[in-house]
Amino acid sequence: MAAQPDLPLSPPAPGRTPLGPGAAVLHGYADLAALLPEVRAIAAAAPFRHLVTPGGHTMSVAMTNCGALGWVSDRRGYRYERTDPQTGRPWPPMPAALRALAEAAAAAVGFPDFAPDACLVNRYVPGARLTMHQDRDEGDLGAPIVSVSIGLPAVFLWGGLRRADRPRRLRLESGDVVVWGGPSRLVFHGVDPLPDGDHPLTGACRFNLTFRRAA
Ligand code: MD6
Ligand code: FE
Repeated sequence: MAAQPDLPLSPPAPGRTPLGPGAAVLHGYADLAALLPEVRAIAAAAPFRHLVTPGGHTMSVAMTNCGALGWVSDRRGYRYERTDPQTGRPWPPMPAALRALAEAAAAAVGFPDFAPDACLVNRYVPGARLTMHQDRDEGDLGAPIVSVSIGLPAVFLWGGLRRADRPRRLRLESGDVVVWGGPSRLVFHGVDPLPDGDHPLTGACRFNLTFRRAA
């Protein structure tokens, strides 16, 4: 199939792994020294918690949010909320430096208009995993998602548009940023159980920030 000029194809470039149309890993893109204190401040205002899925399973990944909207799950379903159900307060604001990082990464992969209003913050300890899923609770599926990895490396599973598609396995290191949107926006993906380890910045832990346009 010939490339269409209006399709956000991400060209091969140094430090980049193309995943498909509109999707790529930008290796070592994020400045971590600046990010980690922001994550700690978010967690101080809106503590990490293990959400329950609609099916009644407690997730092994602990989550919190910053930005106008936060992703939550409980027995009633998955959705975005303006307030943290645990504290009753709005989610902490999205720090300008985080937002700027997400916007620059999106632009580098062909999405210059990305304006995130939600940032889900995931915390993995060894053994924590994310089973294959699509991110489809956002109101604007035309906007990409930008995902930043911090701390221990993880194996990211990059599947296809059908749940049964066999996933590629990609190692995500601290500082890697994954962008996906356009024709790849609804690709199934997941994270293998986090291997044990000790990272100089985070200890036995991996954080992942995913920026979305939820409204
Ligand atoms: C993670 N990320 O990397 C989990 N979803 O820890 C996701 O589930 C994800 O990285 C949508 C877009 C990017 C992601
Ligand atoms: Fe996801």
